[in-house]
Amino acid sequence: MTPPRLLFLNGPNANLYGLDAKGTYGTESFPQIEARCRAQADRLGASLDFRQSNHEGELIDWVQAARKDTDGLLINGAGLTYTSIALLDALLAYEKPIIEVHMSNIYKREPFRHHSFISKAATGIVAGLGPLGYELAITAMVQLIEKVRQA
Ligand code: DHK
Repeated sequence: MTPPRLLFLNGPNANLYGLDAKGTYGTESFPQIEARCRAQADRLGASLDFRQSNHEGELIDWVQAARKDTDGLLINGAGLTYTSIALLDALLAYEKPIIEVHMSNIYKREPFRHHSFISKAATGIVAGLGPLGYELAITAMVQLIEKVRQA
């Protein structure tokens, strides 16, 4: 069986996580979160492509390309979560499991963060668990892919 191929996309400003100790996103830096995800993917025998972009079109290009050579997609769309129908449309065309991830519990925050366009395309959502949520999302994704392969 080939290893599950995961793509984890991160939207605008995610690269700044951990730089503001008093902020919403805690003290773990973005490279540390990536390392945590890589370690978890390794433990589960999955391959992981982990990327971040501040550009909507670049994220959409990556989602489109992923239709061919990945088995599952994880995404923290960051600010684009609430604005980008174009990113939603790309995700709807993906046709494989998608997990939406947020560091914070977006439903506890400002009302403008309470409606995610991405959720319409997501198989499931992990929010509010900080960097641990990234790790849990990878675990869940590997199980979703195994389920698809067994079907
Ligand atoms: C990350 C962001 O950058 C914000 O724009 C979202 C999300 C929340 C998060 O919790 O990971 O509103």
